[in-house]
Formats: sequence, C-alpha cells, structure tokens
Amino acid sequence: MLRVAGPLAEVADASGTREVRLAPRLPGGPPVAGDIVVVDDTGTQGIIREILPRRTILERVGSGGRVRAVVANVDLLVVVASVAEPPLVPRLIDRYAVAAVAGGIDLGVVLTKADLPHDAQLVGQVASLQRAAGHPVLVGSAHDPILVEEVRAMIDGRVAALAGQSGVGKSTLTTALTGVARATGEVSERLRSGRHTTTDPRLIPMPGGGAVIDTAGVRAFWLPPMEPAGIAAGFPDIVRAARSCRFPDCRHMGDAGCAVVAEVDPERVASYRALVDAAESVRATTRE
Ligand SMILES: Nc1nc2c(ncn2[C@@H]2O[C@H](COP(=O)(O)OP(=O)(O)OP(=O)(O)O)[C@@H](O)[C@H]2O)c(=O)[nH]1
Ligand SMILES: [Mg+2]
Ligand SMILES: [Zn+2]
Repeated sequence: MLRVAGPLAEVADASGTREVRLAPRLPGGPPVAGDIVVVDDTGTQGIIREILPRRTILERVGSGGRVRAVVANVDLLVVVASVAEPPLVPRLIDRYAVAAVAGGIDLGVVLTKADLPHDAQLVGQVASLQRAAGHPVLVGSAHDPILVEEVRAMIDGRVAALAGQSGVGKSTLTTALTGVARATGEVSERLRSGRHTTTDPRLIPMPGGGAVIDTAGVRAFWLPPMEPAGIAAGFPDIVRAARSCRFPDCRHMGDAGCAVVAEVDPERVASYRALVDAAESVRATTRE
C-alpha cells in the first residue's frame, strides 16, 4: 500500500496503482504506507479487507497518548537531521534508533545542511558516536548529488522510510532519489505557521530498485512504553558492553558491577538513562 488518506488508500500491484476504500472496522487498521493488504475487487471500487502481518513496524506515540504505526515493512529507517536550521537534536536520533530496533528495522543517519554554517565539532561528535554504535552516517547537503547518491547506496535497493523533524530535507532527498516531485517548504515560513510541508506519508519506488517513504516531519518523537532492556537494545554499544556487567539483569542505572558506565561514552549512557526515566514516569502516571 502506498498511502492512506482518510477512508481512501492508494495501492499498487503488478497492473499499476489505483484508489481503493478501507473496509469499516478493518482489523488492525488503519493501514499505513508499506502495508501489504488484501483488496476485494468484487464491487465498483476495490475495498481493503485485510492487512497482512507486518514484517517490520515503526511505532510512535501520537496525540492522545495512543501508540500508532507510522510505516510498515520497511527494511531501513533513515533518520534525517539538519546540522543548521532546524538545529541538531542528537537524542532524537537515539529515540528513532530504539523505535527502529524494536520494530525490526535497520537504522541509517543522514545529516543535512552541512553547506550552511554549523557547529562542526558537535556534528563530528554525533557522527562518531552513531558510527561507534554501528549505524552508517552520511553528512552533506540534500541539494548535492553526491549526498543523494550516498543515500541511494545506503538504501541499497531496499525499502527505506525517511523520518525526522520538519524542515530537515526529507522531501528534498525523496525528490532527488525518486524523480517524483515532493512539496518542499521554507523553514522560516513553516516555523511561523507551525505547519509541516509533508502531511501524507507516501511510498515512492526508486528508478533502479528500492523505494522510499517520505514521512511527515515531527516536532517530537515519543516512544511506545518499553522496558529498560528494550530501550537498551536500541543502543548496540550498550548491548555490547553489557555482556561484561556483573548481573545479567543489570539496568545500567547505577547498578553494582555495571560495565556500561566504564566502557560506553557518557553521552550515550545519559541518553539511554533519560529514556528509561521517561518510560518510568509514564508508567508511574498511568498507575496513579
Ligand atoms: N541549504 C540547504 N537547504 C536544504 C537542505 N536540505 C533541505 N533544504 C531546504 O530546507 C527546506 C525544507 O526542506 P524539505 O525537504 O521540505 O524538508 P522536510 O524534511 O520534507 O520537511 P517536512 O515535510 O515539513 O517534514 C527547503 O527549503 C529545502 O530546500 C540542505 O542540505 N541544505
Ligand atoms: Mg517533507
Ligand atoms: Zn550494566
């Protein structure tokens, strides 16, 4: 499935793309971009009757505190972050990493707007911490064909979702990768109006193989409720060091004999702990 807009969806199969309707009270619905669906074609307009089990899923907490799917069945989550305007929020990348691992998705990081004035030291630090965690990192300008070809190589014929804050260049990259024009917007205009340029996540095939889903920019990305072990799984460097912790159920929150504190960069440990604390305060509020 390519995209959903209210009761309608756009689907693709061997014969092309077409518009269909969602069945009312579709189990597991509504479907999201990347879903594989069963369409009933007996009426005048096709109806989505079933969403097939998802191989991977990216979930976030949406308005009203409900957990909702963003995209399904993607192989790679490309977190796009700007080094200039909007400013880089390093821990947002970590939150996406946790969500990606939880949903069975690989992670890549693309830092855009390096053609604009920026804090090169901070960017270097963020890139080296993410690389040490095992994620590929690219830095450049979304307007530069060199970065676009590097992103294409990172995707490597797979299905990738581009995610990140509003105005970081997701649609600019998507247009360059696919040749399909996506609306892009000026950051200043967007900040004034508070609106995001992209509102309809859409799966677009790339010439030569693979596909990208350009998702709507987020102001914040909140994780579904998760145990400390699930959060730690999003930090491969912490998982590696944790093999040397004295206790197998170590939470790396100041536990005795914890190897993580000794071996992993303090910023990574602090980012992990902030997520564990946030998950715990959510649990405490729901218990009240
Ligand atoms: N200088 C520079 N400008 C860029 C770069 N990437 C994107 N832009 C510009 O930043 C603005 C926002 O880019 P978009 O591609 O619309 O951003 P987006 O991530 O799709 O934003 P949303 O759809 O709101 O989530 C546009 O004016 C782009 O031309 C870059 O690497 N360098
Ligand atoms: Mg966009
Ligand atoms: Zn530990």
